[in-house]
Amino acid sequence: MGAENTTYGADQIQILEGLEAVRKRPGMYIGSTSSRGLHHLVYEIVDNAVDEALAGFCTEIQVIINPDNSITVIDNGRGIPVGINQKAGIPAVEVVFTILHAGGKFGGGGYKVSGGLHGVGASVVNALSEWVEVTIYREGKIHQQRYERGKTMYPLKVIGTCEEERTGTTVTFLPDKQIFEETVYDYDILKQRMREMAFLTKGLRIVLQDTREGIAQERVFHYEGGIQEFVSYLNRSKEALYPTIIYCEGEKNGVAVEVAFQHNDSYTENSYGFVNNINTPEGGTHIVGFRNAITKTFNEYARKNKLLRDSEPNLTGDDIREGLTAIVSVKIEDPQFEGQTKQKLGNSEAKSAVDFVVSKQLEIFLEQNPSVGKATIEKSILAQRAREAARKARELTRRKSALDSMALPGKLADCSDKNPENCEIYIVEGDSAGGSAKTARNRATQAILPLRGKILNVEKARMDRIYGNEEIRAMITAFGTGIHEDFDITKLRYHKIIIMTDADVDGAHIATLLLTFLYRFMPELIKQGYVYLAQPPLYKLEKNRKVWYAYSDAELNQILEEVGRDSNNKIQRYKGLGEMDAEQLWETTMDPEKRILLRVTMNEEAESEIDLTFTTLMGDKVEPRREFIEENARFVENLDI
Ligand code: 28F
Repeated sequence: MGAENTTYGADQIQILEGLEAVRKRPGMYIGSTSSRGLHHLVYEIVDNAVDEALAGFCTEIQVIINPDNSITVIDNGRGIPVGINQKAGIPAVEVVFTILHAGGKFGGGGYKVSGGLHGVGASVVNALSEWVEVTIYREGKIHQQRYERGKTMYPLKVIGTCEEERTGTTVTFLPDKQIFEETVYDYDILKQRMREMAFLTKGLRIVLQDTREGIAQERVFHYEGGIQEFVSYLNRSKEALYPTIIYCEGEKNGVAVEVAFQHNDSYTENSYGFVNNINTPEGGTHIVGFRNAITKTFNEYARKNKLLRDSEPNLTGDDIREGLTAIVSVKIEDPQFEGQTKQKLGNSEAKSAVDFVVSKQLEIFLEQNPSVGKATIEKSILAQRAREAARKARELTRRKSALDSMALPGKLADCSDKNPENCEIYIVEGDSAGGSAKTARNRATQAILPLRGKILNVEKARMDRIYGNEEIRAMITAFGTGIHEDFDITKLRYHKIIIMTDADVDGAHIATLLLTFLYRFMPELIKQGYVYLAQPPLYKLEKNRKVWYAYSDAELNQILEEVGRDSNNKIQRYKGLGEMDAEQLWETTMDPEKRILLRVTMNEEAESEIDLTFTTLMGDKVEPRREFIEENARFVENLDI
């Protein structure tokens, strides 16, 4: 998307409809009026500044969260044009902010390249804000206009002068409390997106500042290497299979293609697609093109260099993508999104463009870097063998369940109620705690599955070992849903899956291993909120035959304040679930009337980040792990049930 063709006739702006429609049905334009929609407003404004960067005129964007939760976005681009738009009879900037669908995007041959999920821009932000102020530095003058709930407050005015060289656009807006359920900005959510934007726009500097009282902080994102640095960031806590990050860039049939990838020594794929800087978790034609290209090119390379014998079958795409981290970014004038959530790219030209660019450049790269080719093919061949072994193991489990669909694991103490909505399953660490839980439980609705010792780390095992693992098989059969392509959420036998481990470091590790398994194999269970962590107490306080339980040091102190700190206090610190008898376990951790459960959630806006936090924790390097443990509170939300 070069810098040519950048003079605009006013007629390119099409005037479609008023902003009243946006206020009536905000969800139609920004998806929702929850926190997600609130943050979406920032992305819309930043997108416009990023477009100016893509056009080659802006090098820095500043995003500021102001103390009143208004947002200021500043760019150093050319400044939105201030001349009168012929069709509308008002300044172009006013058109951009007050007329829905302005910006030439729907007119063809227009300006806009990126665009939010709904791609509607500044006028939607204006419609959904209590007020917006735009300031433009252009041709030595400072222009300003203000809007309130979409209405222009005064004609565009010159409020001062500036040096000719000083150009750019500054927008400040306050989201409307009449529209949004949530109006407090989350620094971390913006941080995630700004980092992603910076990775996707190489060379662009994005500064994020939080100036709210007590939480002032700042980050600068600037990556000269763009998506190559994105890949090394995603692989930062893994062992790379080869040092280079493979990079392909090109253009075909109006589709700009940029791809970067590198294999690591894990067994899972970590690929992310972007269309006009928007993440496409459901994939689409750009991803298909990429997969076709690498499958074909690596197989051809393997044959040509006799790394694969004539008698051996081709490597599958899955084999080649084992341990692959990839970013596939395309820019396309008129993206068509398909599928239920309209997040899957449909344009067929994206497929052929990515396939073409990657095939051609990867072939040359492999010729010049045979060690990369060899390492990748050798890993893929191991994957191929493991896949074959896994298929056999899986057929075994399938056949078993086909013969006897109720072949539940022997260790499972099931509940008698058969309505999944009423049922919960406790996954309990260790046989002894499992025993207490079995005694304590409500047999009608609570099932207990005790697991022995260390759980297999699915980040570090191939499919054949995973399917062969007894604990994992027990969970799969108990849940009833199947996994991967067989996964069927309607077969879920319990609507609460509760992980109950000791309240110590080992317990936390086991819980993480279990969550990693669930996330990798049955992510829907987490996405739909079926997974919980039990919260066993840390302390028991006895005084004058009365008993209190404390779930944190702070709570213990609070109780001690209330009852008085004296020698009648008997404090017991629980080191493990095993130290509680059945009755205590019931009272403190399992009784639905009294217990605290934490629901495990994932922030879908930052799916790649969540994935990263999991893999970081499970990886080999120690330092990032500590970082995770400090941050992982974000992972769960408190739920009193
Ligand atoms: C803080 C948010 O929105 N930056 C923008 C520009 C620059 C141009 C432009 C934007 C032309 C008439 C449609 C300038 N000079 N930051 C921003 N910077 N929009 S938005 O043009 C918009 C079209 O209306 C621009 C020459 N061409 C384009």
